[in-house]
Amino acid sequence: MSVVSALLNRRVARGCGRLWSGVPRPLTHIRSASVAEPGTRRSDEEQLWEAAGHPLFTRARIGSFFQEKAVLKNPFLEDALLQGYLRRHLPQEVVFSDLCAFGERVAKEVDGWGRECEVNPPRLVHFDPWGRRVDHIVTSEAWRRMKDLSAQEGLVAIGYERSFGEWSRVYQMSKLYIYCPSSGLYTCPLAMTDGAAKVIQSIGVSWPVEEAYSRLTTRQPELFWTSGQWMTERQGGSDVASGTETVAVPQTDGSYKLHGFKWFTSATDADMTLTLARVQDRMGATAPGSKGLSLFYAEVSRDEDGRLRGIEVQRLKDKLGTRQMPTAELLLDGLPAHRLSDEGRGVASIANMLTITRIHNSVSAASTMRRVLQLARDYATRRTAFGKLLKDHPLHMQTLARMEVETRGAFLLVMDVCRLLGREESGIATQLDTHLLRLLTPVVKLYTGKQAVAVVSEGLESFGGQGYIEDTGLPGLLRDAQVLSIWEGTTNVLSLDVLRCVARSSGMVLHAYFTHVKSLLAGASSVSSLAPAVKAVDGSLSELEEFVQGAATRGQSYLELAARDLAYSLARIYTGALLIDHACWKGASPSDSYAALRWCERDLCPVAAKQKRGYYDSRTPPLDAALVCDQPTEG
Ligand code: UCC
Repeated sequence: MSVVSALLNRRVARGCGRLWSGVPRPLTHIRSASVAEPGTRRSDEEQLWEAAGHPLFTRARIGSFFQEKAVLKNPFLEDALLQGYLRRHLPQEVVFSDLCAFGERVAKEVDGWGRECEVNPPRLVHFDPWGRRVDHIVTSEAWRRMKDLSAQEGLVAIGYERSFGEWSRVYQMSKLYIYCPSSGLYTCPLAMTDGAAKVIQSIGVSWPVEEAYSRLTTRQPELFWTSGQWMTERQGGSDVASGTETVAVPQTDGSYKLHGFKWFTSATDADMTLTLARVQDRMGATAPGSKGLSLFYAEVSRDEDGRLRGIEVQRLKDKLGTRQMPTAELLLDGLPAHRLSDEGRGVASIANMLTITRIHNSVSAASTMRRVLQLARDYATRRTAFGKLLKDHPLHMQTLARMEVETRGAFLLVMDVCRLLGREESGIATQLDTHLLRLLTPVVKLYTGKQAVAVVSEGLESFGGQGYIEDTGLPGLLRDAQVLSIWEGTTNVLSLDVLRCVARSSGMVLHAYFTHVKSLLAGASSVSSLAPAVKAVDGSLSELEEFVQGAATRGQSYLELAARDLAYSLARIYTGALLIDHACWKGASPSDSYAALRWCERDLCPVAAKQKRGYYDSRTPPLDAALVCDQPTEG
């Protein structure tokens, strides 16, 4: 039938439909999606129906074709790179069977809970029916189940049990990587819980945080606590040193009461928190800046009337994403607390928490990229367009392959930082490892945060219009990804953190970086198939070294202008070296090599390229400012 006659027939059918619309038809003619095979245009039944003079698309019949949905399969079994990485570094049967079983549980059960957290977000009940202030954050049943699951599965505990020595963090983070996109954002409280346990461990597990430590790291759901990290106040979350107004008033028993306003407190239903405040002296005065900040521990508890002790929840935040998780504005009105750090050492003491939450953030970024790819890959085997399945369209597969290269790079970068963390915590880190961990933590967080938004956005597009439909669950992935580059330090703040750690270490972190990348490349020198990639990374590393040497003679403003591009260069070159290294492993697949080659075709050292074009010269900032503030001319 020609297209024109088909259209004509359809018009006729529609016309008949109007005549038909008042007549009830038997429900047996309504077909479900599962009956029609994907891509089938006309079923026998449909043809019979039409032959009998019944029109299509009337009230009781909505057509027989339904698009198949993408199916989430076991995310561990579906992930070749994760399995390859673990076979290489942690080939323990018990780890594989745990991750496999957990992956099954995530796909079959937990993913549904995650969806429930999204559609049933937390709400705040300020008052009880009799008018008493209660400030109850009501969460979904699924959200509470996530807490029990997290304890049972050891999602924090694994990192502290250290059953696999230096690889324990890789194991823990692999599990979180499988879990994250199905967790309903429960990975956020887990990140802060992990960070709080790390801070306590580094300060010393003793009174008053002994019990808290054991609860944060337990596998028993009935004992498990989560922690908050209340750092952000109304003046903003980046410049903590000048933005923190909260004061700590000393009590006669050595404890403190906190008074202040925390503007953005994530997972506010936590059992405890770590937070910063300025200790008041007898005259009520406080020291300004970073040196006035101390670290405090507070439990979130209720008095006999059911009121929160020393806390009022002002409101829940109305956020773009992460809606599954309660984020609140809190008035601290005499919150009982204990000082954990020496006075004035608050930022340095909470830095361990920032390291952990930034690593968790990066795990989430890589994991979300992986998830959207797994779904897109599955969908490509189900959806037919222009006469064939999406997987048979080379252009579509090219797009997914580009996403795959990004995701593999992100995964290896993240896991390498977890490896370094594990080495540090098991006491076997070399100086080089410690320097690398300090340098790469902001780098991995800022780089993967940006990648995640780009990859997830592309991933949604690969579903066509369905990627934009709320109840497919896909748009939530993009909304949640957007926060990854914002909280825990924005891209620019972390780029400046890179500069700061270079300066504080007198360049030792960069020395460690260059040494390690060269050693990774040396291991690949005899693999001819990877030669173009090795050459590209080697060349870019030289450019970077040259930039660094030149930059050392420049002023601070020059370095600050270059900070973001420098951080990107550090990320891309290091990731290239990791992809090459992984492709050289004896168990590597051809796809591992292909991914390495593809990654290394990009501009690996943007800071060198942009320097040549004068991006950081003193004449550039006024031009940037004039461009940004350009006003229409009159006339
Ligand atoms: O709370 C938030 C929302 C929670 C959501 C949690 C989500 C978890 C992820 C979930 C995954 C699903 S958001 C809060 C976000 N705020 C931040 O991340 C802060 C961003 N700003 C910075 O990072 C800044 O660089 C500051 C605040 C650290 C800068 O403060 P200062 O006071 O100017 O810092 P200084 O003077 O540079 O450093 C003070 C001390 C130094 O130690 P000492 O005195 O011994 O030399 C530094 O070496 O702190 C040390 N230090 C660090 N150490 C500072 N930063 C670091 C670091 N990154 N690592 C180690």
